[in-house]
Amino acid sequence: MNHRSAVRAVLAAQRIELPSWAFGNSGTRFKVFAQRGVPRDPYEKMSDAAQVHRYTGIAPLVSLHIPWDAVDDYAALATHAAELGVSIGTINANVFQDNDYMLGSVTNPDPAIRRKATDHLLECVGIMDLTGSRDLKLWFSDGTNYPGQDSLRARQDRLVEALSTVYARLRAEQRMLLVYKLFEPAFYATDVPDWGTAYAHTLRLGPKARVVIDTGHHAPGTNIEFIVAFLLREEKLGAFDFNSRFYADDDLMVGAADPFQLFRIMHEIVAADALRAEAGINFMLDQCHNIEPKIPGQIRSVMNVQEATAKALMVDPSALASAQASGDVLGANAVLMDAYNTDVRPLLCELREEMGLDPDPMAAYGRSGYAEKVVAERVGGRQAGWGA
Ligand code: PSV
Ligand code: MN
Repeated sequence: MNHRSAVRAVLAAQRIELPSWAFGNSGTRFKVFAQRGVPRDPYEKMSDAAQVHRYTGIAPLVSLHIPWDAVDDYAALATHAAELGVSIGTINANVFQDNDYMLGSVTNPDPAIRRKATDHLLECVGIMDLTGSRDLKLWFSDGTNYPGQDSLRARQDRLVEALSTVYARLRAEQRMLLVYKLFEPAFYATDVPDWGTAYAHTLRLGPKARVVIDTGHHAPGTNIEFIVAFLLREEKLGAFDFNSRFYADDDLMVGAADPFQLFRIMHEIVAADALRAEAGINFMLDQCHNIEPKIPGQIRSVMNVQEATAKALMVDPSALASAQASGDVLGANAVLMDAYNTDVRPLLCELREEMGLDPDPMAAYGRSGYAEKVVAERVGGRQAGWGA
């Protein structure tokens, strides 16, 4: 197998998980813009996500967010997904939108509110039992806005108690993925603000707990690929929430703001041979298409991850290793830049044809008439959104 076909084989096996909420209306605190044809329920979200898989061939999983995607019959939703050629992936808990959580959810000073939040997390594990999902993803908006508002230490005690309760409930094949985020909605101290805090909690919990790297959740200038390399080495990297940003947690299309950063991240993944399913890294998107059409936005995002991965697979590992070993600074950097500057689009077109797909997913989706069909069909009802 020559290098090109070996690269195509790796890319054909790539799997990217889509966020159901990317297909609903989204926005900022200033405005959530409504778009025509937006899904009105999780079934229609599944149908839209299946379009992304249909044209890219590598996005067969859809994350659910509870209660945004709450349904009476999760088995029926899973059957609907299967009929569309996709399946339900990660279950996201939501303890950031209830009025009771103003001063925190699992870290709230009030034990009754902590209990309520923990019960929701346990309910989400119950949903995983029904959907067959492996991963529970936990992001806590918990934090404070003013110094002295609450005890930073006591809030960690409360967090540990809740996480341990949920961890104990997990089945052997289930995992807990902990998201960290520097700030927002808390503007003084966030209870899980950075990778170190998340890493320490997952170490304390055990092997079924791993860290999620959301590429929009760091201070400007953070070297995210260092965090990737470190957590991979510790076998504590569980997933990515891919998106991109120019300023804060902008949730823009992955690779749109900084394609070189995405390449550097995928280089660490490839160098650690962590694209394999056995490595247990869940490559998810966590984005909001506030002004652009949502299905094409997801197709473009999947293609951006695919392109960054293909470029990372272009790195010549032996040339890199020998340049690094000999202290050839510019030589080593050149090996990486040559790969990054490689136009991988022709190879990806070949790959799609090999997979029986149109070489141009965006154009193929555009020609399908699906966008016009859902605009015509989805009249009335309440469009899905964040419900914030
Ligand atoms: C918070 O910014 C976050 O990244 C969490 O993962 C939420 O689940 C998601 O965004 C909601 O869009
Ligand atoms: Mn985020």
